[in-house]
Amino acid sequence: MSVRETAEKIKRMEIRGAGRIARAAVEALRFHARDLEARDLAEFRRKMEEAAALLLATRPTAVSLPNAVHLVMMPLGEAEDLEDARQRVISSADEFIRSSKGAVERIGEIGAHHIADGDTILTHCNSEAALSCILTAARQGKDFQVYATEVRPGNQGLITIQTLSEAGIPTHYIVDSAVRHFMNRIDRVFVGADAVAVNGAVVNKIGTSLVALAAHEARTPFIVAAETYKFAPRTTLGELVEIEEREGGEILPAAEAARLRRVIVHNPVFDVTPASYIDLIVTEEGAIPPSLAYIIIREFLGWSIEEFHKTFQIAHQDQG
Ligand code: RI2
Repeated sequence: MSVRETAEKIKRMEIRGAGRIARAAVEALRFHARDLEARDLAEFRRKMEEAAALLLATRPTAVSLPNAVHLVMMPLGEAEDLEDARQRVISSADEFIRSSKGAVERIGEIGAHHIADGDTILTHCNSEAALSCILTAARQGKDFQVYATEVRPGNQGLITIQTLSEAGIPTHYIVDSAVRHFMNRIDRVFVGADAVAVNGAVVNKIGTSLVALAAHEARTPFIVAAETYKFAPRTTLGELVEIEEREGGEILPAAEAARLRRVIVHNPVFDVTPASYIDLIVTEEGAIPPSLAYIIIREFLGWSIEEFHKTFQIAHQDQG
């Protein structure tokens, strides 16, 4: 798929989920690099940067997207000539896709330790990392059930219940606002992440913080499944993760909105769950308390803050 087509699909959420968005963008860059016609290395770099910028502009919240694009584009800086540059992008893209899939699998193995026979799990939205924990536990023969939310306005819960049902897991489907009503039946909550900040706060689908609040009140462990490339390096510089606000028409049809002229529709699609409501973040490098988010950014993400700045020409902030 071309870069433009991939970007459009990500924007329209035909390709969605933080990990899938990252892999799709990387795959598009890979094909772009393979087929790109350029006179020299400089032109190749410029065209690749344009393609990267197009992908980065699609959705602002899932940090897996800039992190993945950065990983693929980084080796361009060391390229000696055009063909070398092409090969470097292709192999770093292949490496990202391979390790991303491996990370989801490893998270499943680690997260499954936190699911026991007789458990009732709750999940919100459709996260392949969170589902990897649940599906791995099911494959291990554990006998448990899952409550899945509807997830307004995108109804991603439908994809989740389909996956759970196909895996033969007893599944309950509830509206988002019923979470507190059912929380006393829940032994553990598993969700994914679009971004993890340096202070351990997790940005995930709208409603996640309410689920966490209800879990906290009920003393129900709240577990986040997040690959290391969901951690946001820029938050170490005090930058906030941008919360995407989508079209009001996704909530209130245009005809209704036209009739109700004084009504302002808000459609933020993510919210922030503070670290104090999170018991564990399961990454492919192990399960950590949210307070160790900084270690993941520095040690496992594999690049320095300076490097990140250079690549994306982000204005350097004086840390004074
Ligand atoms: P995985 C999704 O965002 C959801 O918020 C989900 O929890 C998160 O990405 C992580 O998903 P959206 O694209 O990477 O549906 O674990 O807005 O699949």
